[in-house]
Amino acid sequence: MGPGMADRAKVWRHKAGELLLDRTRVMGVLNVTPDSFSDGGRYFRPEDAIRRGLELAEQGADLIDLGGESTRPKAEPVPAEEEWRRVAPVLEALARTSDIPVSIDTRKPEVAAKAIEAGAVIVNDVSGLRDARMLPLLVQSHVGVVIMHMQGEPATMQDHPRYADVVREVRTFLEARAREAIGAGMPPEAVALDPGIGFGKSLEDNLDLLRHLDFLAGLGHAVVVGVSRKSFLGKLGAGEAGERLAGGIAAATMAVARGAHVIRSHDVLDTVRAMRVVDAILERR
Ligand code: HH2
Repeated sequence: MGPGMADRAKVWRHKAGELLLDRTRVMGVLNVTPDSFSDGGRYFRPEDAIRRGLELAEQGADLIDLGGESTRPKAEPVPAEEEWRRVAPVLEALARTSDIPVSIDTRKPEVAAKAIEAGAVIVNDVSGLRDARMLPLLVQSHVGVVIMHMQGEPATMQDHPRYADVVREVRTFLEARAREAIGAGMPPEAVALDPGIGFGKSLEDNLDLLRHLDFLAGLGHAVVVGVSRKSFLGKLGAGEAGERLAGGIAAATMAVARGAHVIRSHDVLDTVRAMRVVDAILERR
């Protein structure tokens, strides 16, 4: 099934407004963690993270994805109190000094609730709403959501990822979760879906998902894709984590050509520049 352009999501609604999807939007990554795979420790001090957040906004990010727990393969879980302690000062400062929408990258309803109170307008849940307390919170607080697909848990997800048909399984999972969210009272335009590149997936699984992303875009929700600096790029010969800009932009370009609306990236300036060109070719200026 291809996404008729009529099915393409046109907006992504969040707590404070909406992002128009008339052109590709860039979600800038801000990890306040000691152990993230590509930038762990770089923005662990609140003042460094705040400065980085403002820099991402200046570089043209449409939103900032703030996270206090690494979900890279083999990462150890972080207790909710610690996760909140990491992100709180950064979120409060960004909310005070900038209008940029902030999504909170968390699997924990406790962290999400505090973050929403402090100004986050979207919850990015890499576990795809696994905790049953997450959905009621999202409904009550009128935020947007990213529902991401992950097979297993970060600690072990890359040990033996296994699918009969990865594209179908990811789509079926996300479609069911989106339906559940809408059934619980979320507006359909507030729901974005993400195939979870690298989250319990082999190299071939990642390539299949990117190749067939139109399967997801055809569901009519905003589609978010994160490829930046990920290890599958390295496996294809795109270099070490700090050297994967070209590979990441190539993958993002293909994702957008196949229907992605939002690209999650660490390299905002270059991604924004690249997406301007992609959008022009796709007549989305
Ligand atoms: N990827 C990462 C984290 N969160 N969220 C969404 N929606 N989609 C993604 O692809 C995604 C995500 C992993 O990247 P990063 O934040 O740099 O690493 P870490 O989890 O080690 O902090």
